[in-house]
Amino acid sequence: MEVLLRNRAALHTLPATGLYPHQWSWDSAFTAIGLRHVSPRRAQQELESLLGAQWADGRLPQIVFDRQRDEDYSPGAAFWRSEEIPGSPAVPTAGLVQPPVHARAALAVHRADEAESRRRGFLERAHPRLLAWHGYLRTRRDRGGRGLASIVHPWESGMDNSPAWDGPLSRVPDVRAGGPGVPRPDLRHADPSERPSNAEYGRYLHLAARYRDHRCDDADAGHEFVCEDPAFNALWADAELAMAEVAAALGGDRAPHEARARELTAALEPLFSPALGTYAARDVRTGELQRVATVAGLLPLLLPHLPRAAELLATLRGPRFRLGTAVMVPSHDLTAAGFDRARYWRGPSWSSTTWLLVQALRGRGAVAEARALGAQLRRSALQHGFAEYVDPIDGTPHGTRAFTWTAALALDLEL
Ligand code: 9YW
Repeated sequence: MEVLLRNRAALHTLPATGLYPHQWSWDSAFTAIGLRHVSPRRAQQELESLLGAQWADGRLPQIVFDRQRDEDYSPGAAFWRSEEIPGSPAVPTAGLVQPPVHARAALAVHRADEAESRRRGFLERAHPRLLAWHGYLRTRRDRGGRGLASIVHPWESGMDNSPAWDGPLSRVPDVRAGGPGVPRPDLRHADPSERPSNAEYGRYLHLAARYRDHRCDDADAGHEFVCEDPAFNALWADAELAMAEVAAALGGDRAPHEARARELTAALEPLFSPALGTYAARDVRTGELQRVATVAGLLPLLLPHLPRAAELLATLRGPRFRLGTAVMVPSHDLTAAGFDRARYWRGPSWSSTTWLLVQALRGRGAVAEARALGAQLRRSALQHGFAEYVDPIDGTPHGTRAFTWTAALALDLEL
C-alpha cells in the first residue's frame, strides 16, 4: 500500500520512481488490479488516465510521458514527437503498445465496487475505448494474416529482452553502427548485468525510430521486426472473455466476444511446439517458430478452451519451470543454455507473469498450486522490498525496488 502511495503521480502510478518516471500501459492495468482493494475510485482513475491517452486509431500507448521528466528516460517524448503524428492524443506518448490486459483490469475494478463504478459511469465510458483498442489489434495488427496480432518491437511484448526475440532481433540493424552510443539513463538506477545490453538497445532504438518515421502506421512492409507472441495473443483472448462480461454488465451481447476468444484460441494452435511443451513466438517475416521455452508460451493456460492445457501444465511442473520448487515462475527455461538468473526477462521471475499463472491455475481448478504460488509471490515481495524481479532459484532480488506492480499484485493476492 505504501509503495502504491509513494509512486503515485497525478491520476496514475509510476512503475517505479527513478527507473520508470512515466505511465506504462500494462503496468497501469496491474496497478489498478491491486488498487481496487484500497480505493476503487483511484483504480478507476488509473485506467481512465491511460484510456484518455488513446490514439484515434484505437491504440493504447506503451508509455504516456511526463514532459518534466524527459531527461530521465530514453526514448522519451522528444524522441517520439507524437504530437506530429495525425491521430495522436493531446498528451505525448510512445507510438508502440503493450499487452492488452486492460479489459480484464477494467472488469475487476468495476466488480470491486459496482455502485461507485455506476455512479461515475466508469464501465460505460471505458467500454467504447476498450472496443476501439481491440479493434485496432484486429484491423491493424494482423500482419501475418492468420488472425493473431503481431508485435512490431520487443517492448510491445512487455518482456523486452526475452530470448524469444534473439533470432528476429539478429536481423535488425544496430543504430550504434557508425553512430553515437545509445543513451542509457536506466543504468543510473539498475546494475548493467541485470538490464538489456547495449547491443539490444541499439536494435530497440533502430526499430522505434523506423516505426516513428513511418508515422506509426503499421503498414510499413519493410519493418524489420514483426512477430506473433503467444502471451500477447493469449492475453488478448482473455481480454475478449472479460469484454463478454463487460458487455453483459452493460446489458449488451457477450456472444461476439466469446466467439473472438475462441477464434484467437484456435489461431494460437500453430504456435504450439511439441518439442518445447509450450507455445512459441513466430517470426512473421520468416515464418519460423522460435525454439525457446519462455513464460510467454505458458500464458495460453489462461484460456478455458485450450486444447494444449495438459501439455502446458506438465511443462510448468517439469524441469523447465519447476512449479512448486522454483521461487516463482522463471521467465525462461531453467534448463536452457542461455538461462540467466539475474538478467531481466532472460531467467528471473516477475510478479506480473507469476500472478497471471496464479489466475490460470485457479481457473483450471489447480487451487492448491495457485494458492502456494500466490503465497510465494507475496512472501518474496514483502521480504525484498517489492523487487522488480527475483532469482527463480534462490530468490535474490534484482532490478529496482518498491516496484509498483509487485506491490499491487501482492496486495491483490492477500485479499
Ligand atoms: C524498459 C515498466 C516496464 C514494463 C515492461 C518491462 C520494462 C521498460 O519496464 O520495460 O525501459 O525496459 O520490461 O514489461 O512495462 O515497468
